[in-house]
Amino acid sequence: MKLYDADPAPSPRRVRIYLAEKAISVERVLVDLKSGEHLQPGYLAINPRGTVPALQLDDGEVIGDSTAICRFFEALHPDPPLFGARPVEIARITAWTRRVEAEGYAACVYALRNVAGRFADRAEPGHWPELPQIPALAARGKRMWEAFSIMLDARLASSEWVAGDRYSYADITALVTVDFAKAVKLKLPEGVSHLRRWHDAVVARPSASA
Ligand SMILES: N[C@@H](CCC(=O)N[C@@H](CS)C(=O)NCC(=O)O)C(=O)O
Repeated sequence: MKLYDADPAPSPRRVRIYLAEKAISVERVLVDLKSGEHLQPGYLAINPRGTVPALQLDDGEVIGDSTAICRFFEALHPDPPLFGARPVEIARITAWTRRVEAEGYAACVYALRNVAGRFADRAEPGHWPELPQIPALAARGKRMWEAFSIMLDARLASSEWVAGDRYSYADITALVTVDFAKAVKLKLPEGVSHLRRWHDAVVARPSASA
């Protein structure tokens, strides 16, 4: 197996943190996003979506989505469970992961890709015909980010981890999202002390530096 990976992009980092938590090692192939290697024919032949991460299995099949890659490994190595064990845990972790992606991660993507010059006509990640930037979406992304952070802080006021009383894939997703927001200069609102307490705890895990 080969994991097509890139530093310091958030989606590949999500897979690396997951693999570190599970103590799974996979051969890594670095793709240079800065030079646009992911949009060259060589990489598009592997993953036509033109995004990282992508996991190429030994039979050649390619899984081109970070959560799908982690679910693949979870099915192979269920312990420790990061997608939940009991049905209700699985439901909670899925719901929180999807909410963090749709409200927090999407806010960062909108805020970054609709203004930064290097993403002109590439307003979404990956291989698209031509996707113009809409600056109003960047402004909306900023509003979404503030509302999302306040919502997550309220959640973490009553829950140790994002999806309940155990660290899970939802925490991994939220960690890469919060760090992505910082990298694209989206600030945390004043007073989100529960979110900061949680962030200190997830960053202290050795997997955070994977
Ligand atoms: N839903 C996909 C999204 C992958 C994605 O957006 N990857 C970004 C890096 S974080 C990428 O490949 N960007 C390439 C580009 O900027 O065109 C996943 O989770 O794997």
